[in-house]
Amino acid sequence: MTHPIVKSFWDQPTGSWQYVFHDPKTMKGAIVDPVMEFDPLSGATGTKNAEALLAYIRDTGIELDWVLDTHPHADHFSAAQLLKQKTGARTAIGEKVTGVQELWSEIYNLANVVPTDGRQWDRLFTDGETFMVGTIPVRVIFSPGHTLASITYVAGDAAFVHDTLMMPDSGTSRADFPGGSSKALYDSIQRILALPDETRVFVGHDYAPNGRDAQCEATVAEHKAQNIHLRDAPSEEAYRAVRDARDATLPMPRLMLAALQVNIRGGRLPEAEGNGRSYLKIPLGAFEAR
Ligand SMILES: N[C@@H](CCC(=O)N[C@@H](CS)C(=O)NCC(=O)O)C(=O)O
Ligand SMILES: [Fe+2]
Repeated sequence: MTHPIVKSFWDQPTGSWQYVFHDPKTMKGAIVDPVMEFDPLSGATGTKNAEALLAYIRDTGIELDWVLDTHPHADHFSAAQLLKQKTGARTAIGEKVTGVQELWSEIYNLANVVPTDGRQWDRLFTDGETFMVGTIPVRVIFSPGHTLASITYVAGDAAFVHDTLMMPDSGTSRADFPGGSSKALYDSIQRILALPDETRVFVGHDYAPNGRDAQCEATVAEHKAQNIHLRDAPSEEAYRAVRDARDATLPMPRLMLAALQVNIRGGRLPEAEGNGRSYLKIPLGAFEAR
């Protein structure tokens, strides 16, 4: 089993984990789920996360092949485009992203503005397909549930599972966004837990509960034994009951309505208006307050 070197970067305001993994033999590498900062109070966007990733890549001597997203994020803007512009690396996501584009372009009434054929990325991955980062095979596993387009990247012994599993003490991710499904999420989690026990699982978020430090990595075996939503191998029904009950209590992410219109554009801001400035659109009454 190949063993990529994985470096993690935490974005504190959104609790998001971003990764750079590379093949030490060839120094080829990829970024997973980079964050562009957005402050909803000022409308300012920021590049500090992207700059930190780029500094690490430069200092380590990594030749960047890919900027990968696992799904269109609901809680932050993707920095994929920004990083493509800075590095020339190709962008990619799962092919079902077109379904998320259709869903959200309808919510925003952007159907004739945002193409919904996935052309915003250089590559759309299919289920089970494998690509190489240097000598490391990276297998794509569809893992819907949190969103209908979510995928997991299994790079040698490292799995980037995004918003399926959270750290064992936090359980799993929510499944109540448009296109989400606790049934699909349960099935996706079973596929991830079927990976070899020693697989290093890297999660998409951590909210550093109970004052502990932010964490991002546990093995499949640790999840099976300790994950609070999975440890007694609950039936699908029992899992879904826990998931759906928790989801009913969760407010929408602070940046959801701002983020999806950027992320269905592959991490591009809406096209600038006549004055050279870009504007976001907020649908009123599309979601209920919690
Ligand atoms: N408070 C956060 C919540 C973000 C959130 O809903 N996170 C998703 C992942 S995008 C999740 O699965 N949360 C599960 C949980 O909080 O239990 C925000 O506003 O951004
Ligand atoms: Fe997410």
